[in-house]
Amino acid sequence: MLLHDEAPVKTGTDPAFRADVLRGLAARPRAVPARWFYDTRGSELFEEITRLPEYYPTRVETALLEAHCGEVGRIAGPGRAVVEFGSGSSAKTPHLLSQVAPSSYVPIDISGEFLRESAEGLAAQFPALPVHPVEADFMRPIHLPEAVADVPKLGFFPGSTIGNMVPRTGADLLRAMRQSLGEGAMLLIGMDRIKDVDVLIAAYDDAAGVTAAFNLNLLERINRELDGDIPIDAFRHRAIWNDMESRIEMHLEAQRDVVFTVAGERFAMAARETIHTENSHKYGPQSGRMLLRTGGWTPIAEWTDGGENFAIILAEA
Ligand code: AVJ
Repeated sequence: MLLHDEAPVKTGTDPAFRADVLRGLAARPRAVPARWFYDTRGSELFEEITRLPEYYPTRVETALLEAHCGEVGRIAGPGRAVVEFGSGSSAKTPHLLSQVAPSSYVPIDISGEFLRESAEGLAAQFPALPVHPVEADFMRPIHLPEAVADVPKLGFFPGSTIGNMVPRTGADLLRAMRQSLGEGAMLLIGMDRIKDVDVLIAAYDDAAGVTAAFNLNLLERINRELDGDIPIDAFRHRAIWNDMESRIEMHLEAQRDVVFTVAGERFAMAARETIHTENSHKYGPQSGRMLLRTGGWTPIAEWTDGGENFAIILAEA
């Protein structure tokens, strides 16, 4: 029951969203960057995805962190500042913080709301731990707070978020992280593994249709924030394995010829044409370590589950 009117508010349109969507819809193949999935609804749907029976990455990675962060702490040593890239709700962070004896925690996220939430949650659980949130896009070079300038860092990049980037961009990001984390830094990163295609497809095309709703929500966001009239029922969620690129791709496929307008610009799509909305690259043991080396890091330890579904890798600068 609503206590006051909650008329749908037209949120201030991010000029970068507008530019990416207009450019992406006009491009061939059509593609919109995956980062635009995460409006409020998209973030909720993603949380729901992490609880799906088919979506193993979150469960497997969490179990790996629970089981092996003690060893990470022994290798890295106490007193490091833990710097998390794209901290989101910081759901996995306690498993690391409770086992590595950190001197402080630096969550980096583009959403100030997420940062406040996670800082509050962690303050309750780790009352003595200094938290220095940084509201920033981690894809750009980061200036860490002065308070951690002279402390060795332990970067934390879980969730296989690196997989959303093509390897070139991933390597560039790893290099930038090494630069921001500085001398003597270490990095703990999660990577999803190459595996049975049916298992991969099911993880990105679940029976309950949550991933489909997550993908289609991008069109709702475009309609709402960019004054669009895309007929959402004309599109279908598709998840495919691109073996040549070693990645799951998500697309929105037009089911019939459609014509629509976004931000005053007109677009026409033929039946079966798609908008490419996400890449999720998967790595084998060799290619994962090679990516780290290309990005300037030396892998020193790696843990995986019995089924080799997911890996966490510790690397040093
Ligand atoms: C956790 C952001 C990397 O690629 O698995 C989940 C996002 N997309 N289902 C992933 C996602 C569709 C996810 N990341």
